[in-house]
Amino acid sequence: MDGKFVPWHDANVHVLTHTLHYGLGVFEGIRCYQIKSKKSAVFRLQEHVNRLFNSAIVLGIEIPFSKKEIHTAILQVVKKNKLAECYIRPIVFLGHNQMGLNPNGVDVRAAIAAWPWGAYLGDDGINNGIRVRISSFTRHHVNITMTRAKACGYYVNSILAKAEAVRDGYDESILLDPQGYVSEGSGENIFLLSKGRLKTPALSCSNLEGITRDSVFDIAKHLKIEIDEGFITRDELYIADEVFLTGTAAEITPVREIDNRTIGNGKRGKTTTSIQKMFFEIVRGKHTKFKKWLTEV
Ligand code: PPE
Repeated sequence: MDGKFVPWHDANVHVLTHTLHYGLGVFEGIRCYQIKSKKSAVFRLQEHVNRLFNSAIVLGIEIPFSKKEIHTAILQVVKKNKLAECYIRPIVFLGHNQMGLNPNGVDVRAAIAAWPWGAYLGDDGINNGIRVRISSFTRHHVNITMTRAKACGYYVNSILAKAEAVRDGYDESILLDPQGYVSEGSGENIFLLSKGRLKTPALSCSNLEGITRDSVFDIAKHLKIEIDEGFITRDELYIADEVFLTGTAAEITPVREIDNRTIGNGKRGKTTTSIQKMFFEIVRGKHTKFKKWLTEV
């Protein structure tokens, strides 16, 4: 925290922490996997660090550490906590030395936490698929909050969508963009398979530029599956052969039902299975071709 190791119970902030009140802060979600006995590796660490810094540029926050310092600190946090597999949460936030909306002069602070976190949407979800609904909430507009950053405040929108879905008995929600096209899940990007081709919303559909999304592009290329980026309508999802969600936390999670319509055969699809299988092999170091994505702790 702010450049020092702090015990878990002492990693606290003041109630007047600026980000707590106004939401201006940026964060990352990163996973570390065990690659062989006693060895662990962080998945696509440099890409996550780069996105953290880009998020800060979007919001006009100056991170008081270099990329190299954050990169090294992330590895040290994992190592010091002796975690074989974990989720890592770097956050850059504004401190409590000044209230009011003007962010100039407010201290910029940084923390990195790590803890074990299993399947985000459940083990059953990973294996058999989840049930989702189209949210009644719309995803952010590109010129209201912007969408390229992974910003703390953006997640009020995600939480509203997630809470509504869970309250109504679904596992997750899919948000449409302000034009009505499919954007993404509350914390995941989305893909569909139709006529043997994958399709995912273009980055102009108010979605986050997911690092798992990007990984799926390379995996699909390796498996010789074509991918299109573009506009997707909700009914296009309803009649897709397969649908899956991607994210650091969610990894590759199949979707078996949307708005009470069964997707494909209602199980994890064949293409989803092969992409998911390869993803889990890559993160655990079983593909030399993709070793470049792993940073050993
Ligand atoms: N869209 C959103 C809105 C999002 O939050 C995430 C990650 C993604 C897409 C996928 O991005 P990537 O992880 O780079 O593939 N969501 C993070 C936070 C989840 C949470 O509950 O906290 C994550 O997966 O770590």
